[in-house]
Amino acid sequence: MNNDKIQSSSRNRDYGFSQRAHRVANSAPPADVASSSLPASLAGKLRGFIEADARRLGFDAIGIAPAASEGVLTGERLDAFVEAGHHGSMDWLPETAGRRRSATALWPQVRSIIVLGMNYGPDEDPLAILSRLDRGAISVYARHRDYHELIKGRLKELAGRLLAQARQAGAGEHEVKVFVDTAPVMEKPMGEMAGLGWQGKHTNLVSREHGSWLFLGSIFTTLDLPPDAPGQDLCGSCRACQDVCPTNAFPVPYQLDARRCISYLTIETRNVVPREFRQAMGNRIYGCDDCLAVCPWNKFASTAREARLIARDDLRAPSLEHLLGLDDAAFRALFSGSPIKRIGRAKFVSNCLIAAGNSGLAALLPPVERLLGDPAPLVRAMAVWALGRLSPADALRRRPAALDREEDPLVRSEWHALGQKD
Ligand code: B12
Ligand code: SF4
Ligand code: SF4
Repeated sequence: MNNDKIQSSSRNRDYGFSQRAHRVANSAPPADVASSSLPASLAGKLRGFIEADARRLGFDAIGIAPAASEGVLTGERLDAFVEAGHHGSMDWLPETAGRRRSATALWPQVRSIIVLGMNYGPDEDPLAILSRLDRGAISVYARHRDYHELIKGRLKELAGRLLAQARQAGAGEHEVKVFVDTAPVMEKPMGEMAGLGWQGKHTNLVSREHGSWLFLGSIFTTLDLPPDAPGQDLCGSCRACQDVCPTNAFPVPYQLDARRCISYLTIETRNVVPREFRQAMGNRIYGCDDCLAVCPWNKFASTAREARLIARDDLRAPSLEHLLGLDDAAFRALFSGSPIKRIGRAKFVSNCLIAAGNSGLAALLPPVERLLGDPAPLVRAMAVWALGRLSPADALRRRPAALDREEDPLVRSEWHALGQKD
């Protein structure tokens, strides 16, 4: 395998597009890369190889789209999403929109896109936790190890073996690039074009075979491979996902306003969660699965076959009391290898404080009171909100003394807002 020809990019937590991938997007085609169409028999053989090897590597859904297949409509819809401000504080979306809008804008030499899906179906009802108010609900995708590294490793392996097969079969020298989640690639429309399923009204890709629970990744290649037929929209008149959404994040089907989505509010934005969404969050402390879980197409879904995508027992229903007591070192130890580590202790504990405020449980008052003196303003601010919900009279009694001491404007505004209707 020639590792120099296998590249990937990653979105750091500031979501900048990596320099390496940027150079790729603007690079001239290497002189030794074959560009003509492959003979049908050879292309078919390579396709069979991809199919078999991908399954061996643990992928559950495999499809191929011609690189030129998506573009205008997807690009226009991305523009509309950004123009409406639906990306909120995810500035990396507009910043990379030029490359993100189509595969060929990212890499002009690409001929085919191989889209792979890995099933992460849960082994229990993911919504059952929502009624256990002393517990925090972590979305299914984050109850195990970070899927990015797992999938990226498998994609690289598949891509390397594909290049070797192509060379051996006489297709000449080709190139590949692998992407999962973090690159400026529109994975859902690509998955639809490659026949893996369709973008449902909640905007995620739904599969007839796997329902909502597919992680997506892709291999871009200069190989001209036989494509699959695009997926067809099978939502029909169903609106289960729209009706269940606690924050009405997509009042118009197929168009999500990320600023209203609990996944964005608990993971992507480092800012304080606006008051209007706090009660609706319930005990969701990291991500949200409601719109995925109610989809009727899940009736064909099965549990993840990849052992590393099975939930950690301690993350299925963690106690809020325990999570509220995490200091920085304990937070990092608990979430080592987990995507949750990336949001940092202050944001995570502030999410847990909102859940505590929504619990109605007096037993959570002692940890909430302790966090009123936390060094992180975001934590202090949500401790004030939680106290105001669990013990309003006590909160009002403490307010004058607290305002005498408190200098941070965010925390002060929470003290001032006590007693206001959310
Ligand atoms: C940004 C992002 C988010 C943001 C914004 C989500 C969004 N819908 O845009 C937030 C933080 C909210 C988020 C949340 C989640 N995410 Co996310 N996210 C992404 C990311 C990085 C980019 C998505 C993107 O390009 N958004 C921009 C908008 C414009 O794109 P779009 O949704 O495809 O928009 C289309 C529709 O709006 C449609 N459209 C617009 N108007 C119209 C009109 C009509 C008539 C029609 C038919 C269509 C249509 O066309 C647009 C273009 O195709 C992708 C990874 C990637 N690189 O693709 C993961 C990704 C989409 N996320 C994923 C997951 C798992 C989640 C969560 C389930 C996590 C969780 N449990 O909390 C939630 C689901 C929330 C939801 N309902 O979408 C998976 C989805 C897998 C799948 N099967 O689809 C992805 C693909 C990551 C991965 N590699 O697996 N995510
Ligand atoms: S993830 Fe939750 S908040 Fe976001 S759109 Fe789906 S149901 Fe609504
Ligand atoms: S819940 Fe219904 S409307 Fe939503 S994605 Fe599934 S089939 Fe489509």
